[in-house]
Amino acid sequence: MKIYFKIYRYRLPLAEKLILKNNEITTREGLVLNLTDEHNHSGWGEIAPLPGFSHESLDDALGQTKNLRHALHGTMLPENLEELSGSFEKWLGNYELAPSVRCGIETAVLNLIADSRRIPLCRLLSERCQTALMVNALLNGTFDDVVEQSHKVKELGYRAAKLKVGRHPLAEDITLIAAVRSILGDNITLRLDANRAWAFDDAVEFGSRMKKYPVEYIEEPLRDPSRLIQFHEATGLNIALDESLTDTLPEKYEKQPGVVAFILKPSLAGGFERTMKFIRKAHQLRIGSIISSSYETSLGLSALAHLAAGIDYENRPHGLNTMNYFKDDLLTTPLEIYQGKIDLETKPSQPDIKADNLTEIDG
Ligand code: OSB
Ligand code: MG
Repeated sequence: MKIYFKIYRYRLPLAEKLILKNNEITTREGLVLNLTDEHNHSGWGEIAPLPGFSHESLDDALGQTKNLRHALHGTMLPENLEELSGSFEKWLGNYELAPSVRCGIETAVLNLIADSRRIPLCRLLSERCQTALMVNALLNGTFDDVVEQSHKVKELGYRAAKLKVGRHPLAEDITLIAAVRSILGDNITLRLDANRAWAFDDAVEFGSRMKKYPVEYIEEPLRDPSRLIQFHEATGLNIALDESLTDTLPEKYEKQPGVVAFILKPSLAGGFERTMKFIRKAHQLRIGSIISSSYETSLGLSALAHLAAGIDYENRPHGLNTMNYFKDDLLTTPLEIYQGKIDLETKPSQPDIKADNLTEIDG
């Protein structure tokens, strides 16, 4: 099949401001790539570098995407890309694409192949295809906000909630965890994410003060991640790797005691194929794989949900509950969560894109 490129740009208002490391954003900007073939099959992908997390800017991403269009418009798509076992690397490796760009083109290509076969994306990627995908709730904001959200999380039927820690003094974090834990009850697991906020000693003190409040894991407790094993040994807390995976090669990763989950963000990790390497490695080592968003619109999130629905060996909630940050979206019907789950569109169909929110970039 031959492929033809169209590139668009979007800029969407957020419903609330998003704090990303040292950046605060109130609008989300990105690119959308639409690939078609000579039979008018179509596949969409989103390219949205995340301020504070991605190293590439939106302009870098745009430049690379235009170069790709120039190099590949009208050329043949290689075979077997959907196996995610090295064909994308062989095809695109030489372009040295930024992670968000690599992710967006892989997404568009996979959606295009799925469309040409009249199957949903998750079926292209896997024999297995869950129709209802569990996700974790997000707890954010002031003490009172988080308490209120925790009650909602319980009412709405979530199985897991994720709370940011390390942004306030230790004692406040502990009080908050105690409150949240008691509201959630025994059937909802609590995940924590410190985004590397703490020095080792503070992290250990935190760990020892919250022993009586069970958590599933804590993401990235340490400013210095080389001491993660020591942290686990000192506190008994289970660990999830997120930021650490950015500079880790999946083939080189060696099991660390206490690491129970990989938090996988395909837009930051560099696409579906690279994410799949981590998923396979995690599976070998009995580590869980959590697919997590980089605040994509519902367009990008849908593809991530399909990836998650295909690979989920053990059915843990994923980190895809971020659509509510958007006031407007790229899909007429944004992804929805019902009883803590995303209902996946498993009929082969094209996304209902809100064309008004896209500006085409000609070339
Ligand atoms: O800190 O895990 C993070 C999104 C973008 C960048 C960093 C993070 C996140 C999320 C996504 O938290 C939501 C989730 O994982 O549940
Ligand atoms: Mg994280």
